[in-house]
Amino acid sequence: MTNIISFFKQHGYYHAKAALPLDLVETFKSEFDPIFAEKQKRFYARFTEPGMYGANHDIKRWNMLLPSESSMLRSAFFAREELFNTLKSVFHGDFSLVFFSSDISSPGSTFQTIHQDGNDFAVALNVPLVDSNEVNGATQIYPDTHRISSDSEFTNESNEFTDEQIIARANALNPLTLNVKRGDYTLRDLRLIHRGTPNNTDDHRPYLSVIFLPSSQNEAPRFEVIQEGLDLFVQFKEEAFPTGNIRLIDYANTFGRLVMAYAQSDRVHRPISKEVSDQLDERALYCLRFAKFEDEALNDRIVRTDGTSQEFLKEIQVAKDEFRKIKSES
Ligand SMILES: O=C(O)CCC(=O)C(=O)O
Ligand SMILES: [Fe+2]
Repeated sequence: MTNIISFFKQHGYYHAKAALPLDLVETFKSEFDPIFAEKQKRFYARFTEPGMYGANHDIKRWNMLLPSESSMLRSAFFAREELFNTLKSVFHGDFSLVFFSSDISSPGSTFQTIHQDGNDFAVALNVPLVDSNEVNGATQIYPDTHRISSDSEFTNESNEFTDEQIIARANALNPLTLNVKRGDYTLRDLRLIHRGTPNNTDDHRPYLSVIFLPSSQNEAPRFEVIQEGLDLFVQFKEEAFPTGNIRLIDYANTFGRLVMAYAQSDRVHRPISKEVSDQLDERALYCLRFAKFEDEALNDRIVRTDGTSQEFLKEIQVAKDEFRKIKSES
């Protein structure tokens, strides 16, 4: 086992220093800034009153999916050889790139509640687009807390800590602020306890955030059925936002993530053009195999079955009922 893999398994994270070319990260940043500015504009335009809802994720924090046409995707930084081999090893089987996204901590963000991103094993790859530290909101982690105890072995099993247990574990340990520089990347086990910290500067702190999930079967719902989910997501958003009802807006957004998790790719929402896929190498295409491609030959790598489609249709029905219920309660 290489050092990276054993470090990651033991501590639940890995910090690679000066691993990406600086000019590449600069290109990402100059592409990212206007995309994010547009995103904010579109978001605020959804509300009837300005300032009704501060940001799309937590206090002054944003999540934003990244475009498939960007150099961020084209460069396939997420499938560079060393990184890919690490992922291949820690997943003990197949995995896929499900969310090609970003986390932005804006000026005025505060300490997040200490949390796990999930109970199930998955990996977040973060690429800071600016140097990040205690002043502008670098992420704080509690090393080793992805394992059920300090003397337990690394496994890919789910753990089930309650919110109280998470806080109690964190209180008994020292956090580590992941001070990162442009050109670095970090890998984090999604079970690891962590939190976002305040950004006390006047500038946004953007991290690219790529989420890899295990995929035991190369099966997914049919595109027509996924499209039903995506259409419903749009409908939920259009209904929810003008009301300013936070529960309803959160439900709409959570449903969007459910659609992409079922599809095992957020690229069904943002299909990949042939011009881009022609540039992607085999490792990148493997990571993105659940995406929707303009190049039909690439869509055939995944089996799209009736069983999985039916399961997803049931989820769609449940969501419709739940959305109506939340709406009627307010
Ligand atoms: O952006 C960060 O520093 C961490 C954010 C985070 O952990 C989250 O939103 O789940
Ligand atoms: Fe988190």
